[in-house]
Amino acid sequence: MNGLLILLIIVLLGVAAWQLSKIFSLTQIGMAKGDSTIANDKDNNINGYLMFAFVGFIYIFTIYSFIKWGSFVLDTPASEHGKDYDNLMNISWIIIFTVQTLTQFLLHYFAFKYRGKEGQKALYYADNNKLEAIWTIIPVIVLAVLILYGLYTWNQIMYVDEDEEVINVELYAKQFSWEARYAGDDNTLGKANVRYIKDVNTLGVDMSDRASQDDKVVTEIHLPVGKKVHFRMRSQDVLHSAYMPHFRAQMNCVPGMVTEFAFIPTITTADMRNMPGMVKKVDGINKIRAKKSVELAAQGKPALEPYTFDYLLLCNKICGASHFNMQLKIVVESEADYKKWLKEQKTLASAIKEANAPKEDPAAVKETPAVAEAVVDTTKAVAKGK
Ligand SMILES: [Cu+2]
Repeated sequence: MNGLLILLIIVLLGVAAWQLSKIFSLTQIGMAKGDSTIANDKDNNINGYLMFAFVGFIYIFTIYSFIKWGSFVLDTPASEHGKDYDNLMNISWIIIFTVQTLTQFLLHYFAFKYRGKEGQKALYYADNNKLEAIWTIIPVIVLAVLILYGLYTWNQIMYVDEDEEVINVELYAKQFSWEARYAGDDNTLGKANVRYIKDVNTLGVDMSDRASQDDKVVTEIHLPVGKKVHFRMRSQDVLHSAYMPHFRAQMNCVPGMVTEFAFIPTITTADMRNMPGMVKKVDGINKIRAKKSVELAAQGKPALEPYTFDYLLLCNKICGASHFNMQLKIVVESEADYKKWLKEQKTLASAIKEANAPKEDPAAVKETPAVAEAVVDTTKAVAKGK
């Protein structure tokens, strides 16, 4: 380690000496007559036209990007607040593009127009209060309006009426998968803590809490269209981010705390699949997959399945090696279908009971953890209570 540090110091000293010699040679410019390092009119002209060419390149590349990659932008939002969100985004884009187009043009055009000319001296111009005031006040007003509108939209999105009827769902993030928990018949999520994680209780649900008894842990989310869903996010290990792009929803999942986000899904999975934009996108993906399948077949590998669209919950924080693979399917359907699906899901209490049921092997019975007994007891207590 010491040897490496000494080597590093020697290299850095070498770089410093080289830089010093360059500064020295710069101070010598113009000392000798006919020095080729001084820019002449020809050099200035080349630089001037290059400036002009560069702004052309920026414009052409921008237009090219729109044509080439424009279709990758997300289409119609599938949530009620999504329209407001997209509006805010579009207004920001329009302002950014207009200002960028104008200022870049002016910057490069002036660099071209006032390029160096033999015998011409630059004009000394100290300041102009009126100009300074204009280019300070205009951005201040535009930014203030944008920020206020943004804050208003954010508050509208984040507001959850306590009396409103909502579906309570918990999203649990961990390296590298998602799990979800539905609140069950009482619509209240039971308490949870990482310390209670054991066997099938992968979310650390506190099974001594009465509200936990009917909670259901699932590996796929189903949501009824047109009903408000209130998500509560937790993380087991590191920072994750619950990202549902089609619903324009994203919230960090922070270990040790609960974060929230609520929205109303407005388009069912089936309807979204039939939207013209989505049909085109899926066709495009399947063309790529078909091409890839031919290559795979040539190598004697199995072909790729055709892709069908599904809403996804993704992780949007780079949380480790398999971050890219953190996804959970979201199905938006009619309320009747949602209720039917939820009814079919097992409660966590019954899953724990099943997992800890005495087995044929007497040794297994001995190993039955104390938690299982507690669970059975609380279930009984609840049953009596009801
Ligand atoms: Cu993650």
